[in-house]
Amino acid sequence: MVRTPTPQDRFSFGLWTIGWEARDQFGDATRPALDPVESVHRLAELGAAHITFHDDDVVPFGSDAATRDRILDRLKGALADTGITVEMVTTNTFTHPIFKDGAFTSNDRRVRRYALTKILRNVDLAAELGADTFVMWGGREGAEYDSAKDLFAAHERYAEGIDAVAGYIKDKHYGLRIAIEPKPNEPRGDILLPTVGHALALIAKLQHGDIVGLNPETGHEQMAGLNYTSGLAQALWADKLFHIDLNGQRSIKYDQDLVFGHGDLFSAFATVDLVENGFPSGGPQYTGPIHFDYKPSRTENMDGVWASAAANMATYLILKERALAFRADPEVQEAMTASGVYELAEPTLAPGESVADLLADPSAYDELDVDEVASRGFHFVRLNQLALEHALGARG
Ligand code: GLT
Ligand code: MN
Ligand code: MN
Repeated sequence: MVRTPTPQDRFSFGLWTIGWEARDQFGDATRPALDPVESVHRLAELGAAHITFHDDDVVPFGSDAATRDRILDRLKGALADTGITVEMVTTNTFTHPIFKDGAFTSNDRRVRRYALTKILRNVDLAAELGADTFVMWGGREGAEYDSAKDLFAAHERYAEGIDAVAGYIKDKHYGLRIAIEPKPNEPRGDILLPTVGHALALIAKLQHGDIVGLNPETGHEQMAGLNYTSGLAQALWADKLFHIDLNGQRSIKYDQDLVFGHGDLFSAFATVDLVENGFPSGGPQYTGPIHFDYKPSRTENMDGVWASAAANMATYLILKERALAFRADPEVQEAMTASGVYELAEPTLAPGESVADLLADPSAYDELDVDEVASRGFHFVRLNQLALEHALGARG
């Protein structure tokens, strides 16, 4: 029996997810446009706590100021009526043809200046609506051809753009942090900042990197054949996990944006285990919204849209229950001890010990019985089987 989500579960959805009309490269829309006000009400009924959106998801591109104000007033009314809050806002710098060669990294400076202005205006909206996080997904920042970009200049312009926005947030004293969302490819042949690690490396060079972190998406890391949970872990270790986009992806192929858990289910279990239980040795833990960035499959009608939204939350709650039981199980704790999981938290050098002390310690090297040490079994398979049995609900 899956329990019903409540706002305490911190579930959040992008308006572009349930609102996707299912138009793809090969076919027309299979569903009608959805009024954001209806989405807010339906998500509230399903037990979600928050919404997120791109500027253009709410206010159509090119709207005049009066239209914008009228639309935003309606949305604010729906938020007030339901208690749903806006936790994250992001900017669409990929749909309009002006962005066909990117936004911050377009070869055309006029486009870069237009994109920066569009983003700064949207920062004002994000702050006005009380969001905590401002996501930047640079989907069009990239190229199909290696000769198309001066890649040194592209990284310079990318950093310049992010720093300009971060500096603006600080000048305005907005309570916002920027979260970069990596993706390896699609819609560009190759996208800049393709993985969590690439984005972390860019952040380290920023002037205002203290308020810039990550918004890793499950499927985007998996499109690159990477382990999503490992990516979350490194971002946490770096104190940079500002936001998450959960969804499902079945192996290295186009971006599927399936329901969370409908891709690599066992990996989804590991993700929930990390988010809910943290690292075995403690350390930083993710406490932000549980945000789903998925697309209801093109085969679904509107009933299927709402069923798939509920499915994300149900899957998360099931995996949460299983992950809590996994870590609480004394047999698992004993298996983790046998596997040396807790040993890794002990520093390799003793307190106050220098590398000179290590080099002078015969027990560390000359006298170590390497064959005896090498004969240790780590029993990771047993531990993994326990994880699997918990994930499948075969253990209490
Ligand atoms: C787009 C993309 C998502 C990003 C959105 C944020 S835009 O829908 O596919 O992964 O999270 O800009
Ligand atoms: Mn995606
Ligand atoms: Mn995403």
